[in-house]
Amino acid sequence: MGDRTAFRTCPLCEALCGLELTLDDTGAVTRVRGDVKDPFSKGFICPKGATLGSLDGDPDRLAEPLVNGEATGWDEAFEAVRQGLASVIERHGRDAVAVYIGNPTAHSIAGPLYVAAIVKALGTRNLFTASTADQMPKHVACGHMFGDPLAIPVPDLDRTDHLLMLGANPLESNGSLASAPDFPGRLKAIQARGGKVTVVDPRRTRTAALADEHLFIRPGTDAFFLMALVHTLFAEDLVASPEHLAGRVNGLDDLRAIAVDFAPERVTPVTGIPADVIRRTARELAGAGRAAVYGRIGTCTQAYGTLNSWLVDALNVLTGNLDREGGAMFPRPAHMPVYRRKKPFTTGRWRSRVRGLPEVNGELPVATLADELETPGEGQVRALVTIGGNPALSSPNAARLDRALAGLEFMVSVDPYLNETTRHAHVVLPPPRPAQTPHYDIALTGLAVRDYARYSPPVVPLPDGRPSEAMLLARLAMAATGADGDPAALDEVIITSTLAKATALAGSPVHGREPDELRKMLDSGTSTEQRLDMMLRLGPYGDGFGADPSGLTLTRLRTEHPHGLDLGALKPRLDEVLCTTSGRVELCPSTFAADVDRLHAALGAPQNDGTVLIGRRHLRSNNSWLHNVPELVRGSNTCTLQLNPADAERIGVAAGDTVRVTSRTGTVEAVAEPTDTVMPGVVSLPHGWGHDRPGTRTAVAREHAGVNVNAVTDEQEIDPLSGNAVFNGVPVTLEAVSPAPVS
Ligand SMILES: Nc1nc2c(c(=O)[nH]1)N[C@H]1C(S)=C(S)[C@@H](COP(=O)(O)OP(=O)(O)OC[C@H]3O[C@@H](n4cnc5c(=O)[nH]c(N)nc54)[C@H](O)[C@@H]3O)O[C@H]1N2
Ligand SMILES: Nc1nc2c(c(=O)[nH]1)N[C@H]1C(S)=C(S)[C@@H](COP(=O)(O)OP(=O)(O)OC[C@H]3O[C@@H](n4cnc5c(=O)[nH]c(N)nc54)[C@H](O)[C@@H]3O)O[C@H]1N2
Ligand code: SF4
Ligand SMILES: [Mo]
Repeated sequence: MGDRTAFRTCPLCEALCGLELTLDDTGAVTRVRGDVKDPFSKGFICPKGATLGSLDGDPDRLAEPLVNGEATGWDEAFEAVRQGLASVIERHGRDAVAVYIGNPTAHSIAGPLYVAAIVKALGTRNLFTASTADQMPKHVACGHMFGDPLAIPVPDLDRTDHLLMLGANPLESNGSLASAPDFPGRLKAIQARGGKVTVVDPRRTRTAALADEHLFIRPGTDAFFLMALVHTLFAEDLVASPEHLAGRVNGLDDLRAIAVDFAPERVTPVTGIPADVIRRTARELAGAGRAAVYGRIGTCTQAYGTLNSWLVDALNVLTGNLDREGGAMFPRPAHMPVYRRKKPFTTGRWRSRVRGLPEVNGELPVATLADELETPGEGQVRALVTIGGNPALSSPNAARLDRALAGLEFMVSVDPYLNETTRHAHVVLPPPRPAQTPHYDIALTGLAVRDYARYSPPVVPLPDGRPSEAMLLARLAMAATGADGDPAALDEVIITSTLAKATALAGSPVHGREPDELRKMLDSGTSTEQRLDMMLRLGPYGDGFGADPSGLTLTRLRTEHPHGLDLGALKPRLDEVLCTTSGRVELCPSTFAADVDRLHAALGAPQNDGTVLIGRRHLRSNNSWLHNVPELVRGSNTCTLQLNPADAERIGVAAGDTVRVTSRTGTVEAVAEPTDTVMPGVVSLPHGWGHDRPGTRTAVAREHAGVNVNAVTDEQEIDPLSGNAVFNGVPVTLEAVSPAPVS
């Protein structure tokens, strides 16, 4: 036997690149290249994908479960989980167990298919996820505007002629809430066809440098800028009245009335963007044939996150670009049935115990997790389940949360690493290597700029007795109910109930058929694969269990399209998506209109004098957990404090000196990197670093520890409508550390 080649989707970021893996006869991944036959990514790859082999073969990856730090068998580990959870639930009730779900859970097939069962089995209201450190404002905005928090329009990158991009840096991040392999190439293509790309960012990022125009904006003030764009469209009679939206939009007059107060001249002192530039930007947006406004994490993780997310899509509506080719469109993922009607979106069905923060999308803000752990009384959280998350580094005021984790009665983590978070866990359940894991991107194909499906079976078989992450999570769901047994039984229950519902529902492709008959038709693979097969067959491109013999099945996807299946450019589909009570797009939801009061208050008293902190991403990193890959941390330190040369001079530091950054919550010391790519008055530190904690097992990361920016972000500051964390625009003070410590 010699080398062999296998193909799979890269699970690391949202770009969904197809990879070509070379494996040796031991099953080790020896080389990774872009899969040139993937119809979506066409061979594109980034440094993270290219080093997937090192990640896959990382000697620090846990091979066995840990119970109190000791390697054990799976049965013992699950028994410890069953007992640990049962004991807390018995004594303190169901809400005493909290769940935290992290980012990689959205990049797996297992996360989206099994996590809900765990939360349901626990019966807790204390669900927390990385979404409230990320995109929750977008869910709330889309929930109120379109009725469905998952109906997130994406910029139709490949057909637009004008892209206004705020708070996104796809040249480093490879894109987010817009899955587009080779995002940089797609931006260049806009320019090549004569279009324009404008970037709004407090830093001149690599994306801003590539763009035709870059507008520096004072952090946290996008809502004012966006309001002034809306104002200008109305004031200059530039609002489009496209036929395809006629009679389908509510709230135009309300929005016009609100925007009256936000003339460009009034927002200039707050945003730092000249009034004539704002007017020109609005005119260009309205004048471009096909335009899209796209806001990403820089616009979400700030105090006006929901207002920003709303106004981005309000602009897409006002310019006639919503649900139109080249505008902002709704993807149509192959696994998502379109016949199911959803209940209109609402928030606040319950509230957090300590701060009274409203539930959003079934969860509570991670910004209040430490409160729930630390504050004594009825309902205090005593046990925690983490799945693919590292909140001890990633959450706002993570240092406080890290301390609180140490006080838990019981904690279980599903994670391949013993890291800053999982070192607190009594039980760690490691999922297998990426090469041993199947992939279908359930979460991200719903955000892709083309309709696309790809199934990657595991390229290396699992060792005997080792559960897939899917079965691991299913068994965890069972343990949470106090039971044990064959985890595949969970899938059987879900398949039976889904087929029963689908056959009973008028409008479904299998209406009136026998569930048993359909059950027998399912793919012959694992129970996870059977669930995916069911979803694809009930989906918009599916075979409807034979109703459309040429339609999609998992078997067909796997055998006929091993490099992925392109299902075409995005199609207008507002009618399929809309599920507001009114049946129309709500352009000016009353909760958003009420929150504009905060903008009015700030307009009256602009506070522009202090220094504020923002984040940044680097191409060779991914949140907190790729720092154990030697190739990715090699070279110069990227965990530096970027600051404008004028600010460096003011506090008396030069490149390489140490700066102390202090906020309400704490202090970090970081190496100064003066650069005029950052606005004066703004400093930037990346997140995901700080790997110097005791008790972890990530040797390479420890050598490149960096500092944790979330020691200075503030868990008390949130976007009130979504509960989202505020990582950008954090007030800080700077001070030169002298003498500079030798490192
Ligand atoms: N200051 C600041 N803080 C931020 C941000 C910021 O911009 N600035 N960004 C925020 C954003 S957008 C996000 S999404 C969050 C991320 O927050 P988290 O999701 O809490 O953190 P990650 O660093 O992504 O941690 C991922 C964890 O998953 C584990 N893991 C990796 N692969 C797998 C797998 O296949 N299965 C399982 N079960 N686990 C796996 C890793 O070992 C690691 O422990 O951070 C947020 N924090
Ligand atoms: N290489 C790499 N790729 C990643 C990740 C990673 O850590 N590293 N993380 C992944 C995850 S979890 C996510 S959510 C995505 C995020 O993907 P992106 O949203 O593209 O994330 P960033 O690269 O952080 O870009 C955010 C930009 O917002 C700017 N910004 C900060 N404050 C403000 C503000 O107030 N207003 C405006 N207009 N801009 C502001 C920052 O300077 C930064 O350039 O990336 C994903 N991809
Ligand atoms: S861009 Fe994202 S999906 Fe593509 S290879 Fe890099 S990490 Fe993987
Ligand atoms: Mo994220």
